[in-house]
Amino acid sequence: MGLFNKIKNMFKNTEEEISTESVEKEVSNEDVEEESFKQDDTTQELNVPKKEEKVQKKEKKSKNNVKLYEKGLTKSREGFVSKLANLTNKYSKVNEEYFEELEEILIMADIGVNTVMEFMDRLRKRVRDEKIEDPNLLKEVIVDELFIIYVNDEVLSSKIKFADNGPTVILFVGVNGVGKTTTIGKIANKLKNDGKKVLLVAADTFRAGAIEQLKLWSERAKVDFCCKEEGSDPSSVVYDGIEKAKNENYDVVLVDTAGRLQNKVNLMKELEKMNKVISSLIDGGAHETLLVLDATTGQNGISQAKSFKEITNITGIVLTKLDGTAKGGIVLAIKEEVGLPVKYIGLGEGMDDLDVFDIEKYIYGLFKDLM
Ligand SMILES: Nc1nc2c(ncn2[C@@H]2O[C@H](COP(=O)(O)OP(=O)(O)O)[C@@H](O)[C@H]2O)c(=O)[nH]1
Ligand SMILES: [Mg+2]
Repeated sequence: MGLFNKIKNMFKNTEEEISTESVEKEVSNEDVEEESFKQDDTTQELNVPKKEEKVQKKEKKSKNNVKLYEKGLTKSREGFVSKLANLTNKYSKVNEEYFEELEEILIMADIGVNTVMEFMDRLRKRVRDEKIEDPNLLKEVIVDELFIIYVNDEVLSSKIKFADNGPTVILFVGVNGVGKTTTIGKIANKLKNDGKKVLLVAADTFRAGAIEQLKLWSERAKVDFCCKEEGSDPSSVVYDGIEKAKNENYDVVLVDTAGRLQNKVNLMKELEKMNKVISSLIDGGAHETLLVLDATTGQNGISQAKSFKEITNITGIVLTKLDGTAKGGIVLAIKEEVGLPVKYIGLGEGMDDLDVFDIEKYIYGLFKDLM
């Protein structure tokens, strides 16, 4: 079964509460899609009460979570995905004009030219090999082929590396305004709710107001905060923060930094110094260095990622403001052109508008109207 159908079964079928009633309803609706019904194992598990409870709980959580993606990706759905749907209605047969229009839609969605070209080659081949003529059949193939590389690539894990013992140190880098401080606040809240003892470290000592902004987030998330006065050496703030975290048994230290990319040499030196300080206190240095990118900046974000990769060791991406773009394809461009995993995504300004990146929920949030 293809990715399209797998995801459709994962989320579409859990939109209603799983009760015998709704399962019965599905059975009668499902004769057109016999295959997807067979794969839907929730019906079998209804016979096993304990397992059923577990499955229901898990699916409820997943359901709540997927709502965040649905809400946050509304603009993209109404933007590029609705264009895809229109394309299917417009053409009764897959032909050259159809391919050209499709290519344009995908490039406009910030997927990245190279990724789109490779995708088009694979799609044309499948259309030829499988003799697909109906655009309606092709929409599933499009979703499958767009994401298959992402899903199959095991190197791109969205898991955060946590320390085996002692505090986990996560450094946040990125240019001004991309959402570093906001992201730290949201992640702090999430980790705190998971039962972790969290410390925020204000190493963006450059920008006026940056320290106060992080302090506000620490209060909102009800976690601790560590800072020095504006203009202090960021490395000395990091030193104090990690010392405190070690002495007072914190689980996670989230470090906010200033991202002055316009002065690349200085930024590189500053990050080098910070990393040196971290390595002197923590075996192996920072556990993660997450680069924060603003999804609404499209290709500009991609070039920021390339620049940051040159000056420091980035372990993952946080992609913010996906709710603010109609071009949700940037996740694919990051994968293809930058080669770094997206670990978190920001889907709004609120404390709960962040999630660990999940490609399947992302695909559902984008394409649910096609499913
Ligand atoms: N819509 C939306 N706005 C966001 C998101 N993340 C951050 N922002 C906003 O982006 C602006 C800059 O964020 P800030 O955390 O100060 O960026 P920093 O300079 O990198 O620390 C603020 O107004 C945030 O509310 C997001 O996921 N969605
Ligand atoms: Mg900031």
